[in-house]
Amino acid sequence: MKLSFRWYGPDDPVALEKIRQIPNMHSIVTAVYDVPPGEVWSRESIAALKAQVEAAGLAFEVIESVPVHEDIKLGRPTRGRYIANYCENIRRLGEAGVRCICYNFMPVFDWTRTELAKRQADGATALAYDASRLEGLDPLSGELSLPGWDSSYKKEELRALFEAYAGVDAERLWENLGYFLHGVIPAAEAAGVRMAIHPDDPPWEIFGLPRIITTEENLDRLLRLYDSPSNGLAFCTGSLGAGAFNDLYHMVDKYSAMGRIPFMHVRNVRRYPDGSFEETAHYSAYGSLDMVRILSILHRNGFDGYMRPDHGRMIWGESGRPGYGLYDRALGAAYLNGIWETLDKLGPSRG
Ligand SMILES: [Mn+2]
Repeated sequence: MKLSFRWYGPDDPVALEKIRQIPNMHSIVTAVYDVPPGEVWSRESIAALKAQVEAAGLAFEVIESVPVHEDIKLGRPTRGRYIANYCENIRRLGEAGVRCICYNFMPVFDWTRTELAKRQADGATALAYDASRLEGLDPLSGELSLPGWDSSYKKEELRALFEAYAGVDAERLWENLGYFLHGVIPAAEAAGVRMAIHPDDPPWEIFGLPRIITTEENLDRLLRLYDSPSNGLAFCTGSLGAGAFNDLYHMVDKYSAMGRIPFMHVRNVRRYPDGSFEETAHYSAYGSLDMVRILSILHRNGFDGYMRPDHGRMIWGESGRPGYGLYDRALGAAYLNGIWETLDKLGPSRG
């Protein structure tokens, strides 16, 4: 297990020097942020990022994300250019020593929450998703603001995107994903890079837009689209675990035994019967997921990929990017370390 930590580049209020002080930290998960989605990353920007990360004593081996242009997801005629650009990014990153590239295939919106700072019993705040509130939101009202979502869309652009997706149902999205994978996976294989698709978060349709990276059946289908170790999963426990319909332990066992998980996102989430959920501390008792069981399964299957604490709560008065403060993610990392060291020292587990 190679412990890693997401860093949003030089503008991130969390400094690399602080991340380095988290015990057992191996690598930084980051991206080039000065280029619009779909364009080629300059070699200079990649080299500068690598130099900064390595100067802090950390490895530059994981990118999250190289965004997939909407024209690829929509299957527009212009996708050829964007897929060629994507392959060029894979080649350049592979040359720079990157071994894993995380991406997602969610139409328009990335991870979706209705609240960025829901107060918890201990005074911490966390990201939350209220199912009934989401139903009442109109993304075209111009008043929607969601974390992780590119808020640079203008109202008219968003309307045009929704109209374009009216012709793309789940089956069409699968076709477009297959086309994309056949375009980029050979480039990833040649570059020594493993692509890791992040599940849709939450793992169900929102705003009438199709979402397909959601369940075991669909992850099976994704892996079958291109049978290669370079076609892998960023197995996010909080995303897949937001759906009570997912047997997370069975899934993590199956896909890690297959060697198809190059990247783990590990965090806890508390589910409610109506489909709402909120992010919690990593410690198992605070959420609906059993962290020890998840790590035991990975350990038993010899997991040697990258793992990061995913989102954290805001604690100790910290302010910053919701979900991406230093303190609670560092606590999460320490917790994951503790479980992993215990498994290392106590030997084979019954997970
Ligand atoms: Mn995640």
